[in-house]
Amino acid sequence: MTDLAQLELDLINAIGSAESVAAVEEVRVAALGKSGSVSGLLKGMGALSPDARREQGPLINGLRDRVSAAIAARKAELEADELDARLLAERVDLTLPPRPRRKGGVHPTMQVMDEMVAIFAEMGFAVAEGPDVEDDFHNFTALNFPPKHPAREMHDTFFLKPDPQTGERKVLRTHTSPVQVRTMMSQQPPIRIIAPGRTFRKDSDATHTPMFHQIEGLVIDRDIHMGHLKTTLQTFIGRFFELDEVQARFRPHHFPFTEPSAEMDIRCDRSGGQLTFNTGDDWLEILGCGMVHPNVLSACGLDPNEWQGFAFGMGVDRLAMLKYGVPDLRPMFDADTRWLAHYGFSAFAAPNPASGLS
Ligand code: 2NL
Repeated sequence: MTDLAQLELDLINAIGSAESVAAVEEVRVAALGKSGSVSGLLKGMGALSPDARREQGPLINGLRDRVSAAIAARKAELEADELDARLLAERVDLTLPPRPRRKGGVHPTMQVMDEMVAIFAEMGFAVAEGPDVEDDFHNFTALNFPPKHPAREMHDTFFLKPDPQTGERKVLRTHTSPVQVRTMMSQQPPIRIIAPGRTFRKDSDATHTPMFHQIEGLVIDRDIHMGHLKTTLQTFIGRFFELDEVQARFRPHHFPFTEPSAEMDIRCDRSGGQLTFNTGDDWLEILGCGMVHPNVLSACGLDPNEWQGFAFGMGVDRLAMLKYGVPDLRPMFDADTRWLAHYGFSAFAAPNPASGLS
C-alpha cells in the first residue's frame, strides 16, 4: 500500500472511531490544520518536479477532499446524537400536574375590584387612573374644599415634605376623586368613568387601615339628575350582591364636592349573628353619592349651566369583606399566604360578564 493510501486509511479509521465532536475536531487539526499531515503533503508539492507534481497533485487533493467530507459527515452525525441526548435530558413533561405547594391567589379586594369594573364596563363606564401622589389642587381645592378648611385635616391627610423651592406640599391622595378632576379638565363631556385605586389616610384601628381601596364613579352630560344616579347605583348594587330587587334608601348626607349628597343603604337583617340582605328592619351603609357641586364643575372648566353630573364613591375592601364574609380588616394587608390560601380566588376565575361575576 502506498504511503498516501495508508494515511487515508488511518485518517478515515480515526474519524470513524471519534466518539465526540471534539474528538473529530482533533483529527481535523491533526490532518488539515496548519501543521497537519495532509497540509504538510500539500505544502511539500512546491518542492516536487513538475512531472511528480502533475502525478501527485490530484492524488493529494483527492485525499484532502475525501478526508474533509468524512470529517463533515462524522461531525454532523455526532452533533445530531448530542442534540438527541440533550433533548432527552432536558425534556419537560408539560402533562405533569403543577407542584401543589406555592399556591398563588387573587386577593378578595382585587377580585371585587375586577367584579366592579366588569359590571360598570357593561354599563358603559370607562376606567380612568391617576397618580397616588397628588397636589393640593386636584385632591382638595378643585373638589370645593376651601383653603385651610378643617375638612382637609378631617381626611387625616399624609403630607409629603414641602418642596424646598416652592414650599408646595404634595399629598397621598385621600380619595380617587382627583382622577375624575383630571378627566374633567382634559376631556369634553359626555363623561362616564370609574376610578378604582389605592387611597391613603392617617387612620389605623379595627375598621381603618392607612392604605385602602376605593372605586369612584362620575357621569357628566346634559340634563343629568338624581334619577340617573339612583337607577345606576341600584342596578350596580343589585348585580354586585346578586339581588333581583334591591331594597335601598338614599339618606341625606354632606360631602363638600356634591350637592345634594346622600349615602345609600341597603335593607338587611343582622339577627342570629348573620347578615342577610333585602329583609329585616336594619340598614347597611354601602356608598356615598350626590350631584356634582357646581363649584367643582367650574373649577374643572365646565359651565354648570350647560353640564350636570352625578358622582359616587365606595370602599372596595369593606365591600369585599361584606360579600365574601371576611370577618377582620387588618389581616387583609398582612400578606400572610395562609390567609390568602383561605380567602383568595383562583387567577383562572377572573370575573367577566359571560361566566358570571362571582
Ligand atoms: C364615599 C363617598 C363620594 C364622590 C365621592 C366625587 C368626585 C368628583 C366630584 C364629585 Cl370629581 N364627587 N366623588 C361623590 C360623592 C361621594 O364618596 O363614601 N366614599 C368612600
